[in-house]
Amino acid sequence: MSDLTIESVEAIPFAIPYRKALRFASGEVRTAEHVLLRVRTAGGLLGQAEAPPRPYTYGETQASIVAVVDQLFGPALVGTSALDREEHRARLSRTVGNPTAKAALDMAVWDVLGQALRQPVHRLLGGYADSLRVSHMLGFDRPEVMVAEAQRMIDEHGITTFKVKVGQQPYTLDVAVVRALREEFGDDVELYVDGNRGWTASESARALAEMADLGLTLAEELNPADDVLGRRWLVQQCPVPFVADESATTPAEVTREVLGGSATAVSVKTARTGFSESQRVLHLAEGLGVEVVMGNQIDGQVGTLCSVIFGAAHRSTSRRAGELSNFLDMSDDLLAEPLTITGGRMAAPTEPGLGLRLDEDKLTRYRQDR
Ligand code: MUC
Ligand code: MG
Repeated sequence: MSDLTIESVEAIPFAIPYRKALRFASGEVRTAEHVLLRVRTAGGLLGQAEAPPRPYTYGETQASIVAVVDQLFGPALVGTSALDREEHRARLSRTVGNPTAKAALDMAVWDVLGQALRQPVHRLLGGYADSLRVSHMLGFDRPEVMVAEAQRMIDEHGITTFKVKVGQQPYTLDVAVVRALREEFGDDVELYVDGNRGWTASESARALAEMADLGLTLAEELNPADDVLGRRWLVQQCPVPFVADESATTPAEVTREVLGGSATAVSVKTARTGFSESQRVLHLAEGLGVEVVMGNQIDGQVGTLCSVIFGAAHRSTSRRAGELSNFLDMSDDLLAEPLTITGGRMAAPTEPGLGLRLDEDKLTRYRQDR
């Protein structure tokens, strides 16, 4: 095997506009201002992954990710072996927070390991399924516009599972959107809702009651987990699994939220827990006996590739559709071969490592540091 000593770590900020902004209760994204992380080894391997800052969720920005990688995390990894993943975790965890920066470094290291072993990371992680069913996230808009977007996803990609963003006006707009989708598509689609903490506990309870006939399969972060008793009260009466997303981003938070009665399912996002920590979250959820869903951090194609690699690799994440399609709204991306969704499914790559091939001309066009 080639020399796996990490020689350099590079953080490249880039920006690609969305054709259509994605809006939800805690914020909106108009431009993918992400950071490409590159880990180079002495033996000449290049591992890459993408960090999407989400200031309203994790407090990170594009500039903060570049700074923490340049000043702390890069120097912490240089000189170690790509095989030293536990040591990497120990060194990076001396700094609190910065989850997407840590996650992307972990996945870039896995990219190196897969290339070194000439195996797809998807197989190294577990290799359970070849592909994952796709769920599409519908951002805020007028009901007819959201119905039209769902129709386009069905027609063009065969997607039939939709996560509907709610959390603005509970009994007028939000419930009306879900009802419009159900009336248009009947039982042909699966629908679930994500409030991004926008409702109160009592608004959530009433909205759930008003949607009782709409056949929702999950309810995610309808109100803030910090409303501790209100949240428990809500979760107790929720008729479907109540998903913790931004309230359960680490194994410790998952334990607290689930054992405290504030969640009955967990969103796994490689964008914030990479592969190594996502496996910890996943195994914990399995041990606690709660369901999981592969979430979306409004990832670009590189991040989406990481989500499908992890989601398809494990049995429990393969049971539900993973949120893998919002890159479709970006005006462009960095991959040489765009990801495709056919018949409502996305395939996990079969090439060694993450199977990433970047278009260097596009990176030159979109990078922000030159
Ligand atoms: C989601 O599931 O909430 C929006 C905010 C965020 O942190 O992730 C996205 C999607
Ligand atoms: Mg969410």
